[in-house]
Amino acid sequence: MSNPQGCFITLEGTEGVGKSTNLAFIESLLADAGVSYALTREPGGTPLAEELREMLLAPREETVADDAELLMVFAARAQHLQAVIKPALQAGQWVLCDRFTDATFAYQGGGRGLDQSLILDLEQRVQKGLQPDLTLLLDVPVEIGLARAAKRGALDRFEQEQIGFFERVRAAYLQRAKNQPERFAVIDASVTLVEVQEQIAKVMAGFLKRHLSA
Ligand code: Z5A
Repeated sequence: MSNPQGCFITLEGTEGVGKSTNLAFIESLLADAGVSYALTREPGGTPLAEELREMLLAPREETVADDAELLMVFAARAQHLQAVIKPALQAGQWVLCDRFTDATFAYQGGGRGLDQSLILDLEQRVQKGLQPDLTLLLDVPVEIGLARAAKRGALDRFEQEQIGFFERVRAAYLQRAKNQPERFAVIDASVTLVEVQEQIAKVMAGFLKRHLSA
């Protein structure tokens, strides 16, 4: 299903790739182009979904079952889609979202090793065909990303994982990008911020040209 009016843009990547830093840059590009947009994130984006986010990220002694983690991610997503993403797109607003379902395929599928078909079933149930129009995948080798992320202080439950987990997450992201080149733009985020933003600006210029003149 194509999105009815507004465009849906997502930003993805493993730890320390610079999502937060570059979201602000993408916002400035949208604002310069005169695009009305909603900025949001996953897990989160509504009061209920933000509560689920806190529960998902909090380090805890109890081992979280992989299925429980997956279902919480999709519970948050269902609420977010109904309350924020779909109404915005239907009203003609663009939506810029920090992570979406590609993160589930990468973290719960690649990282945790959950069956892809289970994730596909939940995706179909919750999204009913809705997909991002553009996904910017910021990619850095895992060691570089973890070194950058380590400067931020206390680690959440995902950040406490071992390097092998993040290698699997990165591989799953890159595989998805390879399988869906029409939607993904892979950005080499291992270079300087200026160089990263040059790549993002180029992708966004092409996307804006296609969608604003359509
Ligand atoms: N999760 C999941 O498991 N399943 C799902 O379906 C979804 C999510 C949706 C929260 O995500 C967690 O939820 C996430 C997966 C899971 N795992 N974790 N953790 P999050 O997006 O909120 O968390 P995050 O990955 O920590 O994102 P972040 O806060 O946007 O961090 P970041 O990408 O690392 O960005 P940053 O803070 O902008 O950059 C990190 C540092 O690097 C910072 O000091 C920058 O100044 C620096 N930086 C940035 N770019 C550069 C360059 N180019 N050179 C040098 N230094 C740089």
